[in-house]
Amino acid sequence: MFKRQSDRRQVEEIVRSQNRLPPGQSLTEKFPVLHYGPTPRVDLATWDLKLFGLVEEEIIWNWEAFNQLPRTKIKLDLHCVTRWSQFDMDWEGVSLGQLVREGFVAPKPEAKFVVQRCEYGYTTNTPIELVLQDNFLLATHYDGKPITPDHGYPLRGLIGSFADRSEPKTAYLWKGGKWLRGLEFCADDQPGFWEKAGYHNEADPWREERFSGGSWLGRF
Ligand SMILES: Nc1nc2c(c(=O)[nH]1)N[C@H]1C(S)=C(S)[C@@H](COP(=O)(O)O)O[C@H]1N2
Ligand SMILES: [Mo]
Repeated sequence: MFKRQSDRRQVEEIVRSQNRLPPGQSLTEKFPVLHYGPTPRVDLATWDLKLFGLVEEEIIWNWEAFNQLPRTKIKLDLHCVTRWSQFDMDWEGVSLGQLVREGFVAPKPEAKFVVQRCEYGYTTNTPIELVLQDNFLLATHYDGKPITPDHGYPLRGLIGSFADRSEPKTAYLWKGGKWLRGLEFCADDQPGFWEKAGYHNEADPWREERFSGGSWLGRF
C-alpha cells in the first residue's frame, strides 16, 4: 500500500506520463474483488476445462493434464471498468496463443469468436484474435501464488496491457472470466453476461468503451 496519498499521486503521474493510464482511470494498489453471485468452491479432482465448438478436435483437460501444458509468466497492467487500474502485476499460466501455435488446439478457420464459460454460467465473449494475443492468459497464479478463490481459483481468463502497449488490442478486466471451465469457439458473436446487461461489447479501455449506448447501466 502507498504510505501516503501523495505517493499514490506520484506513481499515477509516472504511469500517466508513460501513456499507460487509460482515460477516466486512476491508480490503485489494491486488487478489488468484483463479480456477480457467490464464490464457487472448486474440487480439483472433478475440475476440467473443455475446448469445444469450432475446433478440429474437442479437448477436455483435467487439472493434471492442464498442468502439463507449457506455461508462461507475464507482467500486465489491468484496467477495471469501475475505474481502477493496477500496473506491473505478475501473472502466470497458460497462453492460449501458444497452445494454438504449438498445435495443442486447432480452431477451425470459421472460428471468429471465443466465449469463456465459467462456473455458475458466467460467460464473456471476445473476438478470437484478442484471446490469442500474448496479453490474454489462462491464469493460475498471481504474484507467485495460486489465484485466491475470490479472484478465480483455480483458473481464470485474464486480459490486460503490456507496459509498452505492444499488444494490438486490450480490454477491461471483465473480459476475463473467473472460475473458467470452458472455451467455446464460434462463428458468430454471442454477448456474455455483462455484455447483455449493457456493458460494451468491445470494452477497449483506451476508447473508454465502458457501456453500450442506451442501456440502463450506462446512466450510472
Ligand atoms: N465468473 C465470473 N467472472 C467474472 C465476473 C463474474 O461475475 N463472474 N465479473 C467480471 C468483472 S465485472 C470484473 S471487473 C472482474 C473482476 O476481477 P477481480 O475480482 O479479480 O478483480 O472479473 C470478471 N470476471
Ligand atoms: Mo466489473
